[in-house]
Amino acid sequence: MTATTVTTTELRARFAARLSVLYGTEVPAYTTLVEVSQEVNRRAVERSGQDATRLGSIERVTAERHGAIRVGSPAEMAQVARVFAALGMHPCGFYDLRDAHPRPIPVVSTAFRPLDRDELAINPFRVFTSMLVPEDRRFFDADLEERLRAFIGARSLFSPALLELADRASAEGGLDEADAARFLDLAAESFSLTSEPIDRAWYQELARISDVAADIGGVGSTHINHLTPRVLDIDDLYTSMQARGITMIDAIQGPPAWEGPDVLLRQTSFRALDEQRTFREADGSITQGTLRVRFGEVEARGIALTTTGRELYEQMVAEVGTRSAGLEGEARAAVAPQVWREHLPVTEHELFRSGLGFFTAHDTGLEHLDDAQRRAVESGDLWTLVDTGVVETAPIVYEDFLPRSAAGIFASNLTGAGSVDESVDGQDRDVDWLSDVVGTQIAAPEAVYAAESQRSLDQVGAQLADRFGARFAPLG
Ligand code: OOG
Ligand code: NI
Repeated sequence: MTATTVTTTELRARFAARLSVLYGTEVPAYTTLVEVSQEVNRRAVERSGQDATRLGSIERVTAERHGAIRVGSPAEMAQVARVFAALGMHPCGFYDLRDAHPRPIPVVSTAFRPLDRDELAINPFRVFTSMLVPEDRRFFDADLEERLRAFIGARSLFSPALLELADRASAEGGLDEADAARFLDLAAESFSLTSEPIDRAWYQELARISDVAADIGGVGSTHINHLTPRVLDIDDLYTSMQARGITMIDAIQGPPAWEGPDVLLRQTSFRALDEQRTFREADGSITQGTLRVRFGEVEARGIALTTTGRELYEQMVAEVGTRSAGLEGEARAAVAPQVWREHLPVTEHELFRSGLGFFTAHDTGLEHLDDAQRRAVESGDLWTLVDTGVVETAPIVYEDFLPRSAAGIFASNLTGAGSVDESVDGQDRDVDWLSDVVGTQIAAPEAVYAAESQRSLDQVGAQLADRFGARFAPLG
C-alpha cells in the first residue's frame, strides 16, 4: 500500500459522512434531528461528565449513525455485501420480519457493521439491510412473484465500476485517493433518491399488499430509508424534538427509562413529510405526486445482554404487556419501570455478576498488593479480584438491533394496511440461508460479544500471571 491509500476504515468514515450530507438534503427534518441530537449530547456530558460517555466516547457518538436500506433479491443482497465489505462492514444478526407484530413485513434482514471493537471506536457505521421475499405465498401469489422477480431482475442497483472498486478495496484493504473518491461518489449515488418515473399502477398493486414491497419492488433503484443518529439521553431528545414542533411516534421503543443500567437499545422516530416523486400513469403521461416512505429515527444504546439476559428481557417485555393491558396514560407508562425494578439488578456490577450483561475485564495495573488483594490473586476468582480493585470491568455496548423495535419502526412507517394470507405456509428462511446469499457466514451477535469478553479475561489472566506468577483461571 502506498502512503496515499485510503483504508477501508477511512472509507467507512467518509461514506457515513457523505450519506449524512446526502440524506440531509433529501430529508430536511433529518438535519433538525442531528442538531437536536448534538445539543442533547452536549447537555448529557455537562450534566453527567464521564458517566455519560461510559458507553461510547463523545467523538464516536457524535459521528455515529445507522442507516436502513431495502433490496429485492439474493443477487442484490450479494452486491450490497460486496459494497459494505469495502467499508469494513460485515453481516451480523438475522431478523425475520415476516411474522412481526403489529404488522408482518415481507422481508428478512441482517445488519452490516464493523465487528471489531477498535473499528467500532473509529467509526461504528452500520446499515440494517432488508431483502424482499417474493416467494412467500402469504404475501404474493405465483403470478405476482414472477412479475416482481422480472422487475427486480431487470434493474441494476450498483454499477459494475462500483462493484469492481469495492472488490479491490476489500482485497487490498483500501484504495488510492482517486479511486476512493470515485468509489464514494458511485456508492453515495446508488443510495440517493432517483427522479426516474415510478409506474403508478405497478406501485399501487404492490402497495395493496405491503408498502414495503412497493418501496422495494415498485421503483427502479434503492435509497436510504432512514439515517439514525445516536444520543446519550433519548428522553431529553424526545421532549426537545416535540418542543420544536415535531410530532414523535407515541413512545420510545425498547427498554423503559429507569434508574438502573441502560441495556440494549432504545429508539424513537417521527414520520417525514411527503416527498415529491415522479410517476408514469397508465396512459403514459408523466405526473408529479408524493410518497411518504422515509422518516427520522434516533437511538440510545445500552449494554449488550447475554443469552440469559436476553431471555429475561423477553420475559419482562411479555410481563409489561400483560400488566399494562387496560391501563392508560401514566399508569400504563409506570408498568415497565416497575417490572424492570422487580427483575433487573440496579447496578452494572450486579448485571455482570449475575451473568445477564456482557462486559470486558481490565487489569488496574497495581504494582503492590495488600493482603486481601494477594488472596484475591491467589484465589484466581474474578469477582474477588474486582471487589479488591485488582481488576475492573467495563460494559460492552449493544451494537445490533432489536427485532420487535425494527418491526415497530417498519410499521410506524406504513400508510396502507397491507394484506397477508395466514392460511398458507411461508417459505423457510434462516441465518444459514441468508449467509449463503451474502456469500459469508452471518455473525451471531452474542458470539461476537462473548468472544470480546473472553479475550479480555484471557488478557487479564496473562497480565496477572506475568506480574504475580498467579495461576489465574477467570470465569468465562
Ligand atoms: C428498517 C427498520 C429497522 C431499526 O432501527 O430497527 C431499523 C427499515 O425500515 O427498512 O432500521
Ligand atoms: Ni433504524
